[in-house]
Amino acid sequence: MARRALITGITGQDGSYLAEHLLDQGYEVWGLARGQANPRVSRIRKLLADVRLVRGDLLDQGSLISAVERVQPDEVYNLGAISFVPMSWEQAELTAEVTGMGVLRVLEAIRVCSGVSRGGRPSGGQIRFYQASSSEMFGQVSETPQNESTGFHPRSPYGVAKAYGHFLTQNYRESYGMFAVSGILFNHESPRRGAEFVTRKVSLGVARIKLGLAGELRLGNLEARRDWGFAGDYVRAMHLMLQAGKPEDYVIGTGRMKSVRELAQAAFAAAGLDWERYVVTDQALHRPAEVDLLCADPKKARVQLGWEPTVSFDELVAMMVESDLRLLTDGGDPDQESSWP
Ligand code: NDP
Ligand code: GDR
Repeated sequence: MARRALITGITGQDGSYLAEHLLDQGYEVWGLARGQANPRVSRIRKLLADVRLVRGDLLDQGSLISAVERVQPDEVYNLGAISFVPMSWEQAELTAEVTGMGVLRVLEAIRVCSGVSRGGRPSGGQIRFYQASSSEMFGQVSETPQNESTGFHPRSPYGVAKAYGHFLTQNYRESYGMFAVSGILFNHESPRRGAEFVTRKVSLGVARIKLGLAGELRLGNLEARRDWGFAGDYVRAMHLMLQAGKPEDYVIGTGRMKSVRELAQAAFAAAGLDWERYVVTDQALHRPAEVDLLCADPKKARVQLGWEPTVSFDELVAMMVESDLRLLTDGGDPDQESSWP
């Protein structure tokens, strides 16, 4: 019988790539979709024609229990979150509820449905759980590169909520013997990345300027440095973590850092443009507390999971710029998932 996976955050960037990867591996894939008439669900229908949907919301414990009961998954991937860092200052309580408490609700749904009681251990087949932890937990970093033992100093309500979910996942593993793991993933991008994140904002900006649809691109802190990889590579790591012999947490990234300035340079160059003619810095786009740099040490994932990234920074930037040039030339709408490549 096909193994069954349940993915929260199915309408997001990672949800779509993970669903495709698991379908390729022969899984029966279910996605948790929220809302009465969530427009993003109908927009990904074509892309995810073979994914079954179950209704539920990370804010609603009962709906998660019902979803787990209905799907009877072998694996649960919790990718749902409010994931845009600036929004977490504007809606800090909602971020804590969805990105933080949402993890507790999914873990409780699994615990209750697997019949694991306090002090008890699961019997028979376990539901394996993946939590989408984030390099934002490292925040103001205490060492570089960051590995699985590096301490946390989150710099946003988002980072704090992710740290809660991370420790809770560890705690359910230790308290109940659950196969619960966190992937501490560094920034990963793709042509399906939301337009609010800097890589996609830049690739769309470059495409608009190249096609004469815009004259400038406004950015915030150009000095911030990130370890950017390709989302398609990172979902393979999520799956591998749940196939391991024992539950452990892993750092996933490329081990290479670039600044936002270098990102802009590379993206404009990919379209034959000089970034300095078009990029305008805007103080309003700076954050109340910035994460200056993040750089992964992915050695454990390489050695224990055999995971390696396959797409370089320059290839990723070129892929995104080319995709947005095609999208806008064909009259596609960057805010519509139905335009996803
Ligand atoms: P996206 O922002 O693209 O997707 C977020 C998903 O969460 C959407 O499907 C959204 O669904 C869903 N969601 C939001 N609120 C709720 C809710 N109340 N109940 C159920 N679902 C909800 O994120 P990514 O795909 O980029 O990231 C996936 C996960 O990985 C997130 O948890 C993110 O924080 C984490 N992460 C991402 C990294 C990255 O670089 N991409 C790096 C490290 C961690 P809807 O359509 O209903 O809004
Ligand atoms: P991040 O991604 O906050 O790292 O979180 P984002 O792309 O938003 O920012 C990266 C860096 O770029 C700087 N920056 C700008 N960012 C945005 N969005 N817009 C701008 O105009 C701009 N100018 C400069 C930011 O200050 C920041 O330093 C992402 C999300 O996917 C999280 O959910 C995930 O956990 C982390 O990556 C790892």
